[in-house]
Amino acid sequence: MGERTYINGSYKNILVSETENAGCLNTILIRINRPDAMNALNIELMGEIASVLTAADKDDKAGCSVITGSDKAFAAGADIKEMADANSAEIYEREMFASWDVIRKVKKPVIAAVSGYALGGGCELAMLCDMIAASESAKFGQPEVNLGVIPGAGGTQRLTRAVGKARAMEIILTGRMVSAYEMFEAGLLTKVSPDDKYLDDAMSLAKAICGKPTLAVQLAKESVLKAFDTTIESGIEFERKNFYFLFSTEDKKEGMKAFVEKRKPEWKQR
Ligand code: DAK
Repeated sequence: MGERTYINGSYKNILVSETENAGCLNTILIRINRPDAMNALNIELMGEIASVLTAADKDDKAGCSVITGSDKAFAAGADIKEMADANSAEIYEREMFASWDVIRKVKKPVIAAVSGYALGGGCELAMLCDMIAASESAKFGQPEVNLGVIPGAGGTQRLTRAVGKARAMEIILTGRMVSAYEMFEAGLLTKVSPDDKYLDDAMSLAKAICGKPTLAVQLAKESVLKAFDTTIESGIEFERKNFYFLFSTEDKKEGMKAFVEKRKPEWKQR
């Protein structure tokens, strides 16, 4: 079992809690908590999220994480005040991407539960997650062009892959805010819920995943993500290797045996 003190750790910019799901793995909830700054993402905050997700990856009791903000703001972008005085060399030396790269490589699923503003880096953080569940009044956007820059944490790539060139180009070049319904229809979101239900719905989604065998979930996530950066041929090859690999797990034996015996599987998580 991994180190579990991360759940009650003291953080400056986030709140971390755990929800026990009866009969299955737990959900780790990370709440971005910088109310005075619309949850703007500073370097320290991103480091805190990265360290919690890394610890959750090693925690045998954790199945899935949810990142949320407040009803008013998931995150209104990277912290503009932190970047305002930096020149090219300084921003390069800060290695602001380190935590983003850690989050990108997390093995267990991460769901973004978005309400209010998800702008700039906030939208990019949501897109870095495996799924986005949003409230009806959530507002997405990549307004960096209004600041004389462009998205810096994957926005031009992930938004384009999710919604297509025509819409991504228009959203990024105008910097306009986009409603949850438009983003849902465009393919960015997994779910849109009433404002008072979005977090519950994201937690239910997380719980459903927590009830599945960890290795199969992780390799399914890895295989889906592979589709974004390879050819169909190598993607299918990659999927096949993971498929073969899962045949040596206890959970494959249990899952198929339980089906044949007409009972619920008892996952061994290995
Ligand atoms: N950064 C810092 N402070 C922010 C902020 C932000 N992104 N967004 C809001 N705040 C602060 C405001 O300055 C204000 O602080 P005080 O003046 O009270 O001290 C407080 O939060 C409340 O905001 P407002 O008074 O503006 O609230 P409103 O309701 O009037 O407006 C708003 C809400 C979200 C429409 C507005 O705050 C806004 O337009 N915010 C900026 C949105 C934006 O431009 N976002 C993109 C930022 S650039 C990278 C990774 C990521 C990025 C870059 C690099 N690397 C890893 C290298 C990403 C870049 C960005 O995201």
